[in-house]
Amino acid sequence: MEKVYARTKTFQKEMVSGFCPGCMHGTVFKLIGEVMEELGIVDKTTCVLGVGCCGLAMEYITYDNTTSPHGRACAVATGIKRSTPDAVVYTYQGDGDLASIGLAETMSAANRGENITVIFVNNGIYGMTGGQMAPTTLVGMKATTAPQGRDPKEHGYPMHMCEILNQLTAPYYLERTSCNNPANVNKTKAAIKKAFQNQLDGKGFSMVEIVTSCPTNWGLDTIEALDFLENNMLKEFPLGVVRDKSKEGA
Ligand SMILES: Cc1ncc(C[n+]2csc(CCOP(=O)(O)OP(=O)(O)O)c2C)c(N)n1
Ligand code: SF4
Repeated sequence: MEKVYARTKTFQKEMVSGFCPGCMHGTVFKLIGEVMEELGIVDKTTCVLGVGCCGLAMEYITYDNTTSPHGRACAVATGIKRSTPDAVVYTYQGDGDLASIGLAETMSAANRGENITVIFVNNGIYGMTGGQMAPTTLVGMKATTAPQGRDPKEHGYPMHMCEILNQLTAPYYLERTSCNNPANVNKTKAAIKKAFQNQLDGKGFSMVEIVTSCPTNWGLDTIEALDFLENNMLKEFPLGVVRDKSKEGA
């Protein structure tokens, strides 16, 4: 029988990941691996991991990777890409990493139009450290640091990183996707592929924001977490292309 869902060579053999059931980090790394194999870039890619559950991947992936101080992935990726321009460099960051402690580095790399690919996994909460409020936590959503739910008067509003970066001149490609159903998984893969291809073509900064779930820190089972994602997260973070300069003839 033909095997239609095989492990990519970008994953360690026989290893079971430590991501919780219903977490989409594993799905996203699988898609990145498929894209790398299809583009033939496994041997020249470096992943710059943020700090958080995403960083667990350092145990699982077979290609070059490094971790960066919390939030500094875009700065580290800038250094690697500038010093080894033939390498394909991507960051993999959570919302706490990319949009909170790393906001300045993210904005600055985007503003410089660095020729890197950014994979931003937005699960609306700090996963690894136990569910603190993130910049993307929804209004009313509970977090350990906001036990009554996010209150805009005290905590401000959720931040929309694609739209914020869209205020800058330099970024080449910004798209928001999700992995909540097979059609969106396929769209996420296409967006990731485009973001890598843009780098190979020297186009500059590309970011794919992927809206995902964290059942563990949302306090929901896997099915309830999918419902929450669809009924709440996707209302706050609408999916689609926010900027694609290739459509503008750039
Ligand atoms: C300078 C510094 N501050 C705080 C921490 C603690 N810390 C580790 S992971 C993390 C949050 C990660 O959340 P997120 O980026 O949303 O990723 P997720 O775990 O949800 O994938 C924090 C605050 C740290 N490692 N370094
Ligand atoms: S705590 Fe959340 S983000 Fe971390 S592995 Fe579990 S479900 Fe995924």
